Amino acid sequence: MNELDGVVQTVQNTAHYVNTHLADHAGSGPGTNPSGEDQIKADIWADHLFFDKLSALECVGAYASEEREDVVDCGDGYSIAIDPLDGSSNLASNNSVGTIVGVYDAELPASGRELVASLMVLYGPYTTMAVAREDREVVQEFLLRDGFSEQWGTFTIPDEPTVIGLAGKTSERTDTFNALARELEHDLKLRYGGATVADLAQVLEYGGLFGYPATTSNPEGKLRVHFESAPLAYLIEAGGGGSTDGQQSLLDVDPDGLHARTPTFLGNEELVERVESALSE
Ligand code: AFP
Repeated sequence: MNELDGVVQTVQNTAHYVNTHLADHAGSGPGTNPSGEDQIKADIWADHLFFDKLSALECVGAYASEEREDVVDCGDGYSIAIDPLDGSSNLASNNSVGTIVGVYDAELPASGRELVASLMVLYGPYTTMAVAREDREVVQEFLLRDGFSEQWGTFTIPDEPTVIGLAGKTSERTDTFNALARELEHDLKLRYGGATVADLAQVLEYGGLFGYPATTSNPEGKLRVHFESAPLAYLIEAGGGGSTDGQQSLLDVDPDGLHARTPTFLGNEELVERVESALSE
């Protein structure tokens, strides 16, 4: 077992535990996270679970979470950047949530080019985990069940895109972006649920585009580079898709702080290129 196997195994075991106990922690919590968003109890609970397990690994040198202001130093080794419960506001309506883990071989802040692995757990009707890593040629998908994981298959984004999920109110997006959204939504089926992991899972399954653009309330976009955008870009690019902030791959975004945000688009290459060409006009 190599070091990345240890990280994958730990995320898998912790995610299985999170999934089986999530309902006990779904109530609202004490405050806001470092990005100023409401935290619910489950955000903090999941963060502590992942911290305890991941920081104990020999190969982990730093732990950074969407739920913590600063990086926690744990020794020498990889930097973990985690969104312990992505889309946690979906819990109130019993909709899907996820966990995103980026494994960086660098101190944070760092660009996505320093990623060596990315993991995306989806707590849906059943729990799955997609894994992209530098020492594997394919994006693996696992089914997590009863403390075991079965490798289910591999992900390659389908050639023919069919779904689209674009965030933000039209009243808060630019006219240019709204024009592009209208064009794309003419041909693609709308699938937006409010948890990036769940929305991206649809894109990986059916082909298409997920996007959270800059809006008047989130001028830099809402998603965070280290915890969401770069790890998911690593995953989708490994699966044959593309990513952009509107100009460049999300892996090339240079975050100016731990909680930096970026407009985020992930999906089939051709759709990512259409976003880039529309936003550059
Ligand atoms: P967190 O629950 O981890 O803060 O993430 C939620 C999220 O950043 C992302 O997963 C969703 O795509 C997005 O917010 C949903 O935002 P809207 O409620 O504005 O659609």
